[in-house]
Amino acid sequence: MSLYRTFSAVDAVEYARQFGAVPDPHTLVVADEIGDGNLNLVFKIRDTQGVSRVIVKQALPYVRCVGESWPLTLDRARIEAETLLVHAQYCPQHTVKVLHHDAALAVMVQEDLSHLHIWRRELVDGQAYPQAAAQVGEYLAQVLFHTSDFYQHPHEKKAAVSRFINPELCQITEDLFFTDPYRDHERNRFDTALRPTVEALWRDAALKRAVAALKHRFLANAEALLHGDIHSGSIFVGPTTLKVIDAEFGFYGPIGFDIGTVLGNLLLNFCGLPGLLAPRDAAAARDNRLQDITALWHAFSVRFSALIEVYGRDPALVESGYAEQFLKHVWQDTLGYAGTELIRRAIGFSHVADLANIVEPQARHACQRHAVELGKTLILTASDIPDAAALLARVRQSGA
Ligand code: SR1
Ligand code: MG
Repeated sequence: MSLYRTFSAVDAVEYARQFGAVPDPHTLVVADEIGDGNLNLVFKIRDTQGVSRVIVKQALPYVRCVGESWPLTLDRARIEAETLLVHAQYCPQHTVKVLHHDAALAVMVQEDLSHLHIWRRELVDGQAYPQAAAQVGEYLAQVLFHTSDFYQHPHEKKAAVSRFINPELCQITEDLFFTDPYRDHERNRFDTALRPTVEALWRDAALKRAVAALKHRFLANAEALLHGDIHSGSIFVGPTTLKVIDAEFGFYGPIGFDIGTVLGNLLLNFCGLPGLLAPRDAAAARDNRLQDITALWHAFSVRFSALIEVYGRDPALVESGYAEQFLKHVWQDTLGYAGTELIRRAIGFSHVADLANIVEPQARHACQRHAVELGKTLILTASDIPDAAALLARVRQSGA
């Protein structure tokens, strides 16, 4: 018999008292359900002083934003906690701390991050966090290197691949990133004004072949334990601190998917800024986004290469020149996956505030079209974009 039951606020407080690792558990008294994501319940647990102390997160047996008509495995809670624990082993400074988890209840207690801000909200408001992009690059280099074949023993790696098999969550990505946006699917969501742009996607055979290749690599290339959904809403930032949360899409996949997802979200913000802010503020924020993109790739690639040089264990993979060759392949994937993130967030099932919050419809449509066109460019011309400088040139040329 299953032990699972959906938590009430009272259950969440009781659970936090037992498993929250707080020094004075009897002072925990109130839970506010604050989940605004697509999938889960999230309770913020406060003490008698009203101070937020710990987070209790529980998976529901269905997709929260749709309801019971879209059932979804509870095993995602185990995968999330275990992915975060592995990532914390290699990059504790940028991974949210898991204090306790229980697979049967699909519940996890994690550190409270109320002193930080969700990066997406800050980006939408035009707030700059100059260290954030390099910190994400550091996180990705550490967790992806240490779970890859460059570092893991082949037996350990194969066991880990099997432990992180995540078919239902991967299917969401397979459908929402690579399939639905490129055909007339009921899950797509776009205003009528976007229809000509969207129908052009559906007719674009070269684009669909390039997306097929990206999907194929997502399905087949078990390169490292990915976060799997690392968009700017899964990242908390402060002036000097950054923490990644929400790893329920974790699985062994292509390294460029994680980097491309973050990069795609920076570009979504770039596309949305003219609709979100006054012209001068938007221009300044756009410059910051371009700097973020350079900083992200620089931090990732420099650290990943250094880790291979110093800690690489596979005698064949550490061959001189191979790290450079591998990073070229990761860069190409990064561009392609960033392109798919741009397109699916503009016209697919799951939209982002960077575009959706633009109130004036014409401005919103212009920014959404920009995201789609830029996404197409990245997917179709990745091989002509050898480095971050070339990418910035392409992005500057693209335009609303
Ligand atoms: C049905 S879930 C839709 C999206 O929300 C998650 O955060 C992932 O990005 C997923 O694609
Ligand atoms: Mg998420």
